[in-house]
Order: sequence, then C-alpha cells, then structure tokens
Amino acid sequence: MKPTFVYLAQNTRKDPQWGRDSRSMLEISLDKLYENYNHKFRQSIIIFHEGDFTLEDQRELSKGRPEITFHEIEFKIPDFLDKSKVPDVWVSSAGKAYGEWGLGHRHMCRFYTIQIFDLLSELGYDWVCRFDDDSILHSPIEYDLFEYMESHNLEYGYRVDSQEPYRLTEGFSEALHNYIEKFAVNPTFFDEHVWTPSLKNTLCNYYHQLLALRWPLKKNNLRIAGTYDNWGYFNNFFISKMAFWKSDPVQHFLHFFDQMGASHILHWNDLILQSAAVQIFMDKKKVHKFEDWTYEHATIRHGKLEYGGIWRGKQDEQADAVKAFEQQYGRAIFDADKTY
Ligand SMILES: Nc1nc2c(ncn2[C@@H]2O[C@H](COP(=O)(O)OP(=O)(O)OP(=O)(O)O)[C@@H](O)[C@H]2O)c(=O)[nH]1
Ligand SMILES: [Mg+2]
Repeated sequence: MKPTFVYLAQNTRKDPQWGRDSRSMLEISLDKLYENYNHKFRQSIIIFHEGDFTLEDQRELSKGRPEITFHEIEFKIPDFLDKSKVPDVWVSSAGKAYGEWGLGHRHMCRFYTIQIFDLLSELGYDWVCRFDDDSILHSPIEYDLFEYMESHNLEYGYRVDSQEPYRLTEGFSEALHNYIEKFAVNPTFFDEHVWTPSLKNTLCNYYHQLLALRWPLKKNNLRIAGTYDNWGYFNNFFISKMAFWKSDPVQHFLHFFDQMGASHILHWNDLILQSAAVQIFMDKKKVHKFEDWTYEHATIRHGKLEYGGIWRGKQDEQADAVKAFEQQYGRAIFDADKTY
C-alpha cells in the first residue's frame, strides 16, 4: 500500500473566504493528527499549496516530522469553460445575504472533486485521506486507518453525515437523474437518496412552499418526490481507495460534471459530487462510517458556531475536547438554514 494524508492549505492569518487564521489552524490540525495518530504510524502527509509557504514556513510547520511534504499547485479556471460564465463571486438565487463564494473556494471544490485523484495517482499513491486545516482529530486512533479499510474490503470512509442545503445545489438533482438516464447507469444505492415522501411530507411541502414565498430558505425543507435528498458525507475528512476514483465509470462521471463547470459556474461542491459518486457507483458495503474517535470540524464566525461542530467518538471516554467545545459553543449544528 502507498497511502497518504492530504491537506490543501493557505499560508494566511485571514483567508479570503471566511477570514480565518488558516496558518494557525493548520498547525493545530497537524499537531493533533500527530498526537492522536501519526506519531505512531508515521504515514505520508502532503500539504498542497499555491506557493505561499516559503521553505522557512515549511520547516516551521514540519517541526522535523519528515513525513510532511509540501507540493505546490497552480489554480486556474479550466480552459474549457467560458470565462464570461464564471463569476468572481458566486451567489445563490436566495441572494447575497445567504453567502458569497469566491474563486479560491471554488478552485478548492474542483481540487477535491477531480484534481486530487489525478495528482495523487501521478505521484503513485493508492489510498488518500483528507484533512482540512479546520479538521481536528481529538482522540487516539490505535489502528492503521488505511490498513483497516483495506483489510475490511472498504473503499470509502467518513466520520459525519451531512445534508447540503438545496439553495446551494440548484439543478444538481436534475443533472444527476439526466446523467443516470443518458448513460444508462445502474446505480448501486442512489435510489436510497431520492425522496419518496409520505402523505405527511407532501402536506408539509405545501406549507414550506408557502413559507418560501417570504423566507426563501424554507425551500430547504422540501421533500419533493424523486429529488436527490442531498444527504452525503461531510468530506472535510474522508479516506478512500484511489482505484475507485480512477475507475472508468467514476472518471466519466467526474469529467462530465467538470465539463459543465460544476465547481466554478454551478457551485456544485466537492461534498455533493463526491457523495453522489459514491452513492451511484460504489457498493454500499464498501462505505464505512467511523464512529470510534472524536472529530471536530466547526465553522466559527465572530466567536459563534455557525455550522458543524464536534462529534464524540464512542471510544473517547474522557471526551475532554467535547466538553470544552460544547461549553464554549454548544452542540454540533446541521441547520441547513444556517449554512453559509
Ligand atoms: N490554497 C488554497 N487553499 C484553500 C483555498 N480555499 C480553501 N482552501 C483550503 O481548503 C480546505 C477546505 O477549505 P474550507 O474553507 O475549510 O472549506 P469548507 O470546509 O467547505 O468550508 P467550511 O465548512 O466553512 O469550513 C482548507 O484547508 C482551506 O485552507 C484556496 O483558495 N487556496
Ligand atoms: Mg472547512
């Protein structure tokens, strides 16, 4: 096996999308990954960046840990897209008040949707595990994560389920259905992610549709028959076998959506595309939810928890980090209305 952890990082104290201290967050995330896992397993960690980490920065972050390497990449709008259709800032039809997404963020989405698999495969890696600068492993993992996946015949692992709000994925459900029909794909368990609303849901839909006339975010509560349910994997942590992503059907799917401008024009992010690819092409038995260790991925702005949070691992008896986090910010939230 040739596995690697990956980060995509920016050497800034105030990132353009969220205004966060990415540099310090990266340091904390790496230190926690070592404390709770990598001091024992010493597996490769590649930090992809856009050239903003000098050799001195790289030395400071590596702290003599030789498994950490830096790999420079260049982000640009793909040549095949009509640039006039790529906005500098993407805003949903709900309006600016509900979030704005810059180019950097959308480059990141494309990176994790498609580019990462080409890059790692060229570098000879066969397994990948993603951490973001705001992903924190808070309790020890005593086993080799990659070995665990391989020996249990698993190909995709995640820690937290999540549902994307519909206002951020307009047209995605239709596009998935069109793709499946056009290329006569026989999905593995995608059908489980398509709403078949009960009578109660149907009545609720009328109610939410009415409310949406005044409050557009209420659209997030609709369960329209046949629509993709937008439930997937909170992929700021994921672990996966490269062979799945480089297989012909999955590559065809990823490229088809990439050619449409999924990341840059449509704002269909890496989370929904990755989740849908798994649900359409992977045998469900190969998908694994880790629940034994504590994980944090929290969007905190102006000192308040906006989205995400911390998830206590079943093996984490002390759960000190969970207590401290919940005391300060409260429990993890997945309120689609609040996702910016
Ligand atoms: N080099 C580079 N890295 C980026 C850029 N945008 C995001 N990243 C990194 O990509 C990872 C994911 O970005 P986040 O901003 O956390 O994206 P997100 O998880 O969708 O957003 P939140 O849920 O609010 O955290 C982080 O490690 C970021 O530092 C970018 O423009 N350039
Ligand atoms: Mg994040």
